[in-house]
This record gives sequence, C-alpha cells and structure tokens, in this order.
Amino acid sequence: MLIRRPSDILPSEITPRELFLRRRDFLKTAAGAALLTAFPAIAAEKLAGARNSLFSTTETPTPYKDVTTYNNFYEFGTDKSDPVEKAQRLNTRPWSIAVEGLVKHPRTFAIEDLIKLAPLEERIYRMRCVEGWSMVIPWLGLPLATLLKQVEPQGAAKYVEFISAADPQSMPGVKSRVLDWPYVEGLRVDEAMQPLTLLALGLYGEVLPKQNGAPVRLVVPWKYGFKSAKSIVKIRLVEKEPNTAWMKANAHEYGFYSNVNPAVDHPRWSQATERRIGEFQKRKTLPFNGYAAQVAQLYAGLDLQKFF
Ligand SMILES: Nc1nc2c(c(=O)[nH]1)N[C@H]1C(S)=C(S)[C@@H](COP(=O)(O)O)O[C@H]1N2
Ligand SMILES: [Mo]
Repeated sequence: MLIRRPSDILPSEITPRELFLRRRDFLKTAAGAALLTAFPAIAAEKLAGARNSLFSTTETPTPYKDVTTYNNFYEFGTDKSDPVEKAQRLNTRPWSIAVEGLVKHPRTFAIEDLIKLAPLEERIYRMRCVEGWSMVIPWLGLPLATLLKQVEPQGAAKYVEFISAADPQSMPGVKSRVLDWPYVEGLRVDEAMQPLTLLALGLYGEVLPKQNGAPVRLVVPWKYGFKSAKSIVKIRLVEKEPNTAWMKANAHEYGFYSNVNPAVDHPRWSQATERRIGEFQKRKTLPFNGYAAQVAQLYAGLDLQKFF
C-alpha cells in the first residue's frame, strides 16, 4: 500500500481534515477499490516520479500549504480561498481528455492512459500569476508533447486549444458571469511541443489536489498563470488562434501570448516586480519568468510589445 503513515507525513504536507476524510471515503467505495487494484499509483495519495533536474529550478519550493490554499480557479469562485473550500465536491474519477480536431488519430485518453504514456517526471517550476505573485511548485507530470505525438497533429494544425470542465452542479462559480464558460486557453503548436510544457497530474509527490486543477492541468512556466488551464476535458488542434476565456473577458488586458514580460505593463499595474509567496521583499520579474534561454527563440521576429 502506498498510503503513508502519519509519521511519514511532514507538517508542511498535512492536508485539511475534510480532504483526508473524503479521500478515505473514496478508497472505501467499490470504484475506489477497483481503481486501487488496477492503478495503485493514482488511486492512492502518492504519485511517484523521478526528478528531472535538467528542467527543475533549484529554488526552494513554496510550502505545500500555500500551494494548495492560495489558488485561482474561478469555476469555484474568485477568492483565493474559494478553490480549496469549494472544489472538493468535484468528481475527478472517472475522467478523460478528448483529443480531437486536426489530428491523424483522434483519441480519448482516460487518466489511467495518460499515466501509461510515459513515466511521470517531477519538475520544479517557477510560476508567476499576472496579479504579481509567484510560487515555486514541484509538479508531477508528462510533457504535453508526449500526448501530441500519439495523436499526430496534421500539417494544417497551428494552435492547440485547451478546454476545462464547466459543470454547474459541482462548480458554483460557473453560475456567475465572471468568465464565459468553459474556460478556454490556447498555445501555438510549437509552444505546446516545447519540452517545458507539462500536463500535470500531481504535485509534491501526490495526486493533484482538486483546487490545483485535478485530475489533469496544463503547466506553462514561462507564461502568466492563467495560460495553465485546470481540469482539462478537451484538447483541440486547430488552424486559427483560439479565442481564450481571458481574451473574451478583456482582450485589451490579456493577450494570446501572455509571456511573462517585465517590460510590458498590465494596463492597470506594473509587471516589473513580483512577490514570491512567503517572502516580504519584492523580486525583479525575469523575462519569460527566467526561462528565456529555453523559449526566447520561439518568438524571434515577433514584436512582443504588440503580441503581448
Ligand atoms: N480552468 C481554470 N484554469 C485556471 C484558472 C481558472 O480560473 N480556471 N486560473 C488560472 C490562473 S489565473 C492561475 S494563476 C493558475 C493558478 O494555479 P494554482 O492555483 O495551481 O497555483 O491557474 C490558472 N488556470
Ligand atoms: Mo493568475
């Protein structure tokens, strides 16, 4: 069994009691028991993955408690505390992602299929929200490129569209008009194939908490946090630039590219600095969130003041 004894759990990892009880209840159900037999790694709390040091920052990860209680997930409300308080009702099993559009082999991947595509890797990434705060998060996942190679994008495919779940029954925020649901994000195909772009299934060595986008979310560390769509149900390969939820809400403030760029202010505030959660002094924000060496060449010849 992979469930840890209390003595194995660091204080920083202790999850809210309600979460723990729900997990325990899930494991007691027939579905939970069947999953546990077939896929022990995903049904238990723990999720294993060897650290990929080439892609990981050596900076200190933000405490588990902050990573899992200070969240943006508007499907559950707009307060930072709404996701942890309200997302626990989201049913994340069974779950699948339909991959369709301009691909040679359209296919629906159950979560269990994703785990079989490649060994999960731990990648410690810097993440920066457009609001001006940042965190360092040890993700567990697989490169999005691994999934895309399975379906083989057609030549005409230029963009990848990511569509999140939008279930008014379990997602109270979907009843509000704050965004045009479902949450939609997009990348160019070459950005999606960039080795840093991750499909995350876990963090801190365990299954992704619901407030962080369970069971599967995108992670694009050189772009503002909102590009990293949570609880994805569909991925579409398309010819035209997707109209993302944030562009629909305010195209003037949120462009398609959304690369972390300290030289381009948000119309209402500067992006020159950020506050790392847990620190008091502000840090200078780095171009492409510190990943310029890996990704800057993707934008050679593109005016990043215009294509913000
Ligand atoms: N579906 C969906 N995905 C989303 C969001 C959202 O509201 N809905 N918020 C985004 C924003 S603004 C940020 S900063 C990150 C936050 O991820 P985290 O809570 O895991 O740190 O998720 C992004 N993905
Ligand atoms: Mo964000």
